[in-house]
Amino acid sequence: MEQPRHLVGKACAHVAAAALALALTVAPARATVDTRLVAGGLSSPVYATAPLADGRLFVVEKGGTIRLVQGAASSSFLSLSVATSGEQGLLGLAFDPGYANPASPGFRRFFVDYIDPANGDTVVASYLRSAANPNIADPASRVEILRVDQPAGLTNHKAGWIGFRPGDTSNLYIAVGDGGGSNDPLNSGQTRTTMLGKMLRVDINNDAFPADPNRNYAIPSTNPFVGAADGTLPEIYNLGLRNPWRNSFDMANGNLWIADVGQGAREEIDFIAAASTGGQNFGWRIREGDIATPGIGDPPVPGLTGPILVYDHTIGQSITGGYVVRDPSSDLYGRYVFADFVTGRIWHVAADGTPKTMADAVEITALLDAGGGGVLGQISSFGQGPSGELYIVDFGGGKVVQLVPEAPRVAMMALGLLVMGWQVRRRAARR
Ligand SMILES: [Ca+2]
Ligand SMILES: [Ca+2]
Repeated sequence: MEQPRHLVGKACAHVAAAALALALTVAPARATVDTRLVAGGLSSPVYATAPLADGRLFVVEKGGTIRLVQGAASSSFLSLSVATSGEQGLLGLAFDPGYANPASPGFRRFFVDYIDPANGDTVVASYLRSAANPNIADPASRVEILRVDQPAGLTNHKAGWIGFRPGDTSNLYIAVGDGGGSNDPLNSGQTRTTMLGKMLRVDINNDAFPADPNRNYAIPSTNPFVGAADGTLPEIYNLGLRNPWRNSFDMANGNLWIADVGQGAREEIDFIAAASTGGQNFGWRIREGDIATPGIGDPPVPGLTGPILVYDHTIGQSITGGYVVRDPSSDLYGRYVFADFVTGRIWHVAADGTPKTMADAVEITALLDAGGGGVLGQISSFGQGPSGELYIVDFGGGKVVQLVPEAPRVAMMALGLLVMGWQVRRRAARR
């Protein structure tokens, strides 16, 4: 029987609209994601990044090595002597935005954050990769940027994340923990004359301390506390942080996501929109997440900025901040992915920066077990590649996996298209 073509077209349009509506409804709640093993056999990895679109992944090992992974090959890019007890170690890595640009002052330059084995200080230093060999760093190129005195005998809460906001080639953000111990014994988070318990921001292309060979940065004139009458250090961008271990900028818009590890009750995510001028006080130790810190009793302080998401310790005990996924091939595009180090659970939530609850978060822990990455254990960090691809770092498992679409997805899509085609024909036949 001959079918009027316009009816077939109309049926097609209906089915297409229904399919689109279905896709919008199920994504990302039924996102088809899994993992692909990128690197294994690593020693206590705490960070990974792929600065260039050249297939090279740089993995930070807590013991002091930056490992370069290319396919099945792995080699040492740089090895440093660092303190390693407790939460100390080589903790952070950031490639200069001008790393691949010969005209940039940051050409071949990268930055590390580690704990000095001689005295327990936090050190941020820069190195250059070898001019002759892009696969090794030049240890002799070391320049110390900044040093933060750490309290003696405390080996936790050293934060360690460092990073650049997309589009800003000169200001390095440095996450510093409260220095360790229970209840922030030095009240570092709220003390404006210490760099402990803060997010710092310094200009790494200028030196405002020419007489000091170990202090090589300038204060950005737009930092929120420049010239503050109360003596707040001008390096400070945010205060009131406990251990902002892993943070990220949204590569699409420059929003800053801070995941501050809690003490005994709450884990939290803090959000700073790209348009903000900084200066937020995120409340520690007065506040732990969304509650007054149990056992502290500090008086309330006005003007604190609360987290945009918290979870309590029945859900997890140590948050690992992630990234807003910007991999166009991922069902999680535009979602902020984060995890809990202790429970191994992993979630994503809309990245619009408005307050959320865990009821808004979608857990994907069980999905990430079948695609070659293996079951993830202790998620110590995430990482991001130049095309927005998301890496997940497994500390205990010694591996890095990439978030990828689930393998059967293509087959499921093909089946869906077959069913749609059959429905179109059936509807058309009825007319
Ligand atoms: Ca200097
Ligand atoms: Ca807080």
